[in-house]
Amino acid sequence: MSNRRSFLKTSLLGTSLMLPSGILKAGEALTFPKKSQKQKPLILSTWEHGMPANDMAWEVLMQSGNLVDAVEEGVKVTELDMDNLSVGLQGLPDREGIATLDASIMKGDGSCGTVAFVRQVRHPISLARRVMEETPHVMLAGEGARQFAIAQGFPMEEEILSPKAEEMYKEWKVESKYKPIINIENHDTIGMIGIGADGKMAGSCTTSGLAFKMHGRVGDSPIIGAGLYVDDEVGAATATGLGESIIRICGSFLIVELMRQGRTPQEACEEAVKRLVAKNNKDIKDIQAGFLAINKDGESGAYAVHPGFNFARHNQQEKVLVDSKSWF
Ligand code: SD4
Repeated sequence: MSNRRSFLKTSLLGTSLMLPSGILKAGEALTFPKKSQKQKPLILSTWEHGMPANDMAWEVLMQSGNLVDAVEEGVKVTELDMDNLSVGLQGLPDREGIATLDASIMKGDGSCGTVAFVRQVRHPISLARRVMEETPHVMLAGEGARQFAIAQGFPMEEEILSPKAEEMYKEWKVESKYKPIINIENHDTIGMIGIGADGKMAGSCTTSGLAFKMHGRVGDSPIIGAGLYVDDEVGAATATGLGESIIRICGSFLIVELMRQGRTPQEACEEAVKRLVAKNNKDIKDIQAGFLAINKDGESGAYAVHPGFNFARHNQQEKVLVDSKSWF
């Protein structure tokens, strides 16, 4: 049993929350009664690493009642996860062998902050939050983001690849082929969206982006409306997968707007994938993208281009990993 799986089991068994019967097999596709999908508070995160991230977010939310703290602290767990090669400084580097990070945070009142193409910062999500709270801007990128981090007292980490990233970079350099294919069935970026008991929403998203990307490439994750969008009047959405395909359709904003027009979170995610497929049709076999959404009633939805996408869902009744449906 992998560490992750044993963690999932322990965390489920160790919980004091009420769990519906028959859900204790971590990692399996699960169906829930409609009732349990309309729950506030509710936290959703992309991929299996969303489970420990949600655990942290849930704990912070229960202790402080502060949803922004919760979505920041939650994804910080992933930013430190040495097994995750798509988030944090341990993630796979760009073509020059440098890890560059993107992150965003947003509240349902429209406040938001993002950082793009930032180096040497262990917690880009916290830097994004500082942009939101301490500057008149929404986005800082590259050297300016790094200087802001220094000014804000963030420690600068040495630019050393993690052993696994170093090994994979060396392997990649043998051919050095630039083919930005996203892994279809693997752990990737973390996007987290949540709604509090009071109906207020917040979200966060953090990534090291595509492996071996061009130096300076920025994905969807720090782009408000692409990788993340939150609006207290309607709902919230986040994305994972090939950023270029998500940016092309303003994925997260599109989902929130579809919900505003009356679609459920599930219908909105499915429509967004349909559009993404249409706009990226030529290469769609090699493109993975997945969306998560919640609405202001606490209903949730998810959909991906290919099978393999899953997400973590925590509410008062359950903490579960759910397999998303997909276009293919
Ligand atoms: C990006 N969306 O930079 C990110 C990558 C990702 O799961 O989601 N990986 O394009």
